[in-house]
Amino acid sequence: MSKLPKNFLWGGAVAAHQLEGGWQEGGKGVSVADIMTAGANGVEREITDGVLPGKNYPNHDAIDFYHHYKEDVKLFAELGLKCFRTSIAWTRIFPNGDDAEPNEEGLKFYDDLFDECLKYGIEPVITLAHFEMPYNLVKKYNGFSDRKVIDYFVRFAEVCFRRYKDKVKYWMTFNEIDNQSSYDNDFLMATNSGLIFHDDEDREAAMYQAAHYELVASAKAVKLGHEINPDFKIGCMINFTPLYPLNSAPDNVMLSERLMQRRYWFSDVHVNGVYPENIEKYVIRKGFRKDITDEDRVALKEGTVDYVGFSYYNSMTVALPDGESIDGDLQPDELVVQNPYVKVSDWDWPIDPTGLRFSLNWLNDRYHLPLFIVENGLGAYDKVESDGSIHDPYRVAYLRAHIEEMEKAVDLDGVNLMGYTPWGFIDLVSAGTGQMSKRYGFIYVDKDDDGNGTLKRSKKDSFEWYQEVIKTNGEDL
Ligand code: P53
Repeated sequence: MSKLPKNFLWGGAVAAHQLEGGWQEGGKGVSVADIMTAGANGVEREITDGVLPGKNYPNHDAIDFYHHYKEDVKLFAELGLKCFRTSIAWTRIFPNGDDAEPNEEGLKFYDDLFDECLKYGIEPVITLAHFEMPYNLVKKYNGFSDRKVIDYFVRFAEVCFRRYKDKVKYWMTFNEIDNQSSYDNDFLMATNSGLIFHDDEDREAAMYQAAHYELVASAKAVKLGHEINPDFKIGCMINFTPLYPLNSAPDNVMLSERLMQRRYWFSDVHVNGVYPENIEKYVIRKGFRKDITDEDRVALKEGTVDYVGFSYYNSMTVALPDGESIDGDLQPDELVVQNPYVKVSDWDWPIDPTGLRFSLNWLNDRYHLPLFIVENGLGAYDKVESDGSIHDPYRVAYLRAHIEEMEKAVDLDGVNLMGYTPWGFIDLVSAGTGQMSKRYGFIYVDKDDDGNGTLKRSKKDSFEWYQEVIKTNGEDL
């Protein structure tokens, strides 16, 4: 007997900007992803002032899914996917973000893509904004620091909801909206909110205001979506990284709780339609989020989500440095320490399968909504053998261990889980580093970090393994 419900949504997840390429085709505008250069392992991507000559922008061509989607979706069907999570590139629909009319060629592309999926019985699961804000909105309005951008996002959402209302049932508004709790990180601020900092601005203040506008935009979109099609299931999407205390020192336990609050208020607002008390107190004390209206509060209440989508890659561990106070200025990223009990990946990401069970329990206890694991996986270097085969037991080991914990959460802990879509199940451009060589896929794509390669697709050993997992509804791991 399978531990998972019969209609469990086994799938795979990607995002438009990381696989489509065709950055100037079909009338597409420039997005914030198009101005990010390739970094490397341990080397940050550069965010340039527009597209500059002589720089390597890996998202421009990516794996050229824009032209390969038919053969790719055929492979996804062979893999046995029940659902396919991707995003709609905002700039294919509204090239500048503030255009008067949507771009028909862009809308047509997703019609064709969704039809291709549905032909094989693959359910599209769609993120509206996955790190792809039109660059014009960044330049003109400084992204979500301007209230006007709420309307531009809602219009984009509305156009998509109306156009695809009979093809797409599962939606998410903003990908990993809580990443910006790391407000010192340029990449996360640009990809979440379109915020690019030039001098000594108060980043934390800017984040709380921009995130507020995003949450209002999300809530308005959710409300509208439910009006357009009452059968829609519209979720939020958070990067769930449990923050463990390094040890049982009371200050560290309190620190872990405090940093969880500073990270998960985004989903609190999405789910409950109100700010949690601790954040309300904090923003008032600090003078953040000055612009919040009564209409905003009503909008938040009226647009709560149907489910909680989340990515899980790892836990993190935190400790309060000597002499610091829990009520002082806490810069979350500076409080992260190594967890002596877990190993790390080649990119130094901790590997903690139990953390996934912890996450499912925590989210279930806090929100009492269906959950959807929409990203999980291991970025790794793969080696192509002389006969073309790719042996990736490390990938299978990572995923197997996580699926086991997921099944315990459902079977033993009663978590209501909708599905599981491993990240980057076809190799694509890494968001964090811009590398091709940080691979997550069951499907290998022949392309290297300098952009060379035939783009040929081939199956890794893990392809057959995941095929069997889906076929047996997670029994045969
Ligand atoms: P890459 C940071 C921390 C955790 C997840 O990440 C993150 C990021 C941003 O890099 O992003 C999510 O490609 C995101 C995907 C991304 C994936 O995790 O850096 O939703 O777009 O590709 C994996 O290894």
